Amino acid sequence: MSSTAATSRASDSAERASSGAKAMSYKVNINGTLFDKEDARISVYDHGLLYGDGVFEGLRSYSGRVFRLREHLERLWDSARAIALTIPGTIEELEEQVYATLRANQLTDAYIRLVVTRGSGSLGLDPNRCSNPQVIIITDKISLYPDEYYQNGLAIVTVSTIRNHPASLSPRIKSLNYLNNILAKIEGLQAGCVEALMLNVKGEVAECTGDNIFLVRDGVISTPPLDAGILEGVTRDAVIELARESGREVREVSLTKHDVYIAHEIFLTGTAAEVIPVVKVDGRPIGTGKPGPITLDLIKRFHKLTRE
Ligand code: PXG
Repeated sequence: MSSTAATSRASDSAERASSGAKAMSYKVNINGTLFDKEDARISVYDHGLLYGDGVFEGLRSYSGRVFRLREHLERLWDSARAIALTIPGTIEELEEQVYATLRANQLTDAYIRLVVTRGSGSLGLDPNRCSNPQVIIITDKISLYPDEYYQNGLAIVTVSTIRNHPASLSPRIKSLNYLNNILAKIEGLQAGCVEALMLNVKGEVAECTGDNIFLVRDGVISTPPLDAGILEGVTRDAVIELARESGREVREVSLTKHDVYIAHEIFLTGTAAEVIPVVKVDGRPIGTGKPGPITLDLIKRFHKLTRE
């Protein structure tokens, strides 16, 4: 067993031990059937495992309501269509299954992972030899970033791993092939940072490994456009709406590292992080070196949107 597996087993059993009589082994939904976590299995011949051939979504629920479920499901369906994968059933059915899984696990504030694999087939790339896509719904406790990140802001670095060229593997597809982001994450972690900034092949700012990026200068908010080669984040869309509703100008424009270094404020958006300030990039303080007022205002507005 690898040390990571050992650590995760140890923490699993610690979790069970600490939760006493009600051992929290959440049920996992596979193709509409609920399995105990330990018994939730798919084939080693599944092309999701063999080739990363599949798509996924990461969602969150707040007080029992899944945030922008429709938007996430539409993106899942778009990702699937982009790789010529037909998801069995309808968006409405999957919507119902997500809620059924949350209810079965008595979870209200949860992290939800949807995975659709190509299904098991023969060894060899041909997706036509796979017949049974697996639709998996994992719901679990959400592990939040430490409060300290929101109070003091993050330090991030620009990494040398270039975001996938859109003509090669479009970053708009949330595919099971996340090695591009993982390589960038490894570089970031080696530099002591939990998030890392990726540029596109043109040297423009793209996004972070699991978050979109926004810059603020002279009160105007800017974020890279979709054609910079980024995921159209659900949180990104929500924050653009919130900022515009509050009367702020939001521009989707191509940005460079120069724009990053001279920004007055920077923040990231993502399902897990929500809205999180960045105060240092590549060792350089951004603005005052503290979370800025527009970032703090958007954190408050996003909090209100998700919790009220
Ligand atoms: N860019 C990339 C590359 C992402 O993977 C985002 C931006 C933000 O998108 P949303 O829709 O979440 O605002 C993502 C999202 C995980 C995890 O478990 C990753 C994401 C979302 C949720 C969970 O690592 N990435």
